[in-house]
Amino acid sequence: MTKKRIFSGMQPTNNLHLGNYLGALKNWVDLQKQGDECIFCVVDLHAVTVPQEPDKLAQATREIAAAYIAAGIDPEKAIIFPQSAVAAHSQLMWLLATMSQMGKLERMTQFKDKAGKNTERVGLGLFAYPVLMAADILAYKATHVPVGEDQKQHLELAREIASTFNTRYKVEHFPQPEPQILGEATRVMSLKDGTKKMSKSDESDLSRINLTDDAEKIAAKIKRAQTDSAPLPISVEELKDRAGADNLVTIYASLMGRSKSDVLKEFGGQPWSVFKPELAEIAVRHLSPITERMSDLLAHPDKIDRILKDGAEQADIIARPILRETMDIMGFWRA
Ligand code: AQP
Repeated sequence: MTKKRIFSGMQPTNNLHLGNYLGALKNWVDLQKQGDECIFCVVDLHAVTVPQEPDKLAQATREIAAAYIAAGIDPEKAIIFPQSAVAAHSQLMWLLATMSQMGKLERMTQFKDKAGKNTERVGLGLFAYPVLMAADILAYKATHVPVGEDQKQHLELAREIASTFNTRYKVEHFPQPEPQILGEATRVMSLKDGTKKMSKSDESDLSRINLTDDAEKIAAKIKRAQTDSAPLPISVEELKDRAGADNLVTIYASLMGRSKSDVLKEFGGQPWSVFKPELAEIAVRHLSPITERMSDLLAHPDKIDRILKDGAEQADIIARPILRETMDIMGFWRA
């Protein structure tokens, strides 16, 4: 059996939240433990598809790297690096852009959400975001990509782009990267509105639990989280049409590594005033060691910079020959 190569990334756009953690980062840590080759990128080129403060971007990149390590990614076992430090990402993106269809990019839900009605004035980078994501993955011939549910559509496009390349040049050059959408919390919802995704860019801080929130803040946010007047149901089916309730049960199940039906066996029939403090306690128990480790790491930015620099060198060693091979297949001049 060929070895898996796992690739994924997060944008240094703001503090990471519980959705990023449960939907992606926690699963990365589990995958790393299985001994496969893991490459975790801080996708800063993706971040600038919306304007970023130049004096904050580098620090935000360090913070995301610190969050990876604090959550359990071991830089001795996994490659951690900033996307912008490996030129192959942007170079391969251009090559892949030549075989990506505008019509398909226009149908991407994330683009439609972020562009809103303003598609005429929106930047080309935001439109081409999924092509850069395809390049991120294919630059390493990654076989598996652990992401949250919201990235599934982009992954499908990356698979199509890989096929288009292989078919056009009659080669088996790029593998078909498999999305890995794992665990109970593949789509954590806003604490204020159970029908909206928990997101870094939500204007209200009360909508999300940040990895940097202290115990008091976490408890206060969970206390105010949207539910309804009925107590917790006894079966998962009864969570249908109760988005806020479903979200809190999902978060609890995911943090505890249990199924939702198991959680409802314990709490079914109980009021939210019993469940919410329990949820707050386990959220704090899981997140506070990560927050603490993160702030210890951030007290030594030189160490994080060294990890990122080493990671970029290792990533470049993998990506550069794959890019060259891609260019050779396409017939580009070489000395
Ligand atoms: N709410 C979520 N539930 C489960 N998984 C989620 N992810 C994001 N939000 C949720 C997963 O986290 C990984 C990294 O995401 P990202 O940093 O690339 O940005 P994003 O998906 O755009 O996250 P946000 O919070 O929604 O950021 P903004 O608001 O800036 O766009 C991905 O694997 C993603 O699936």
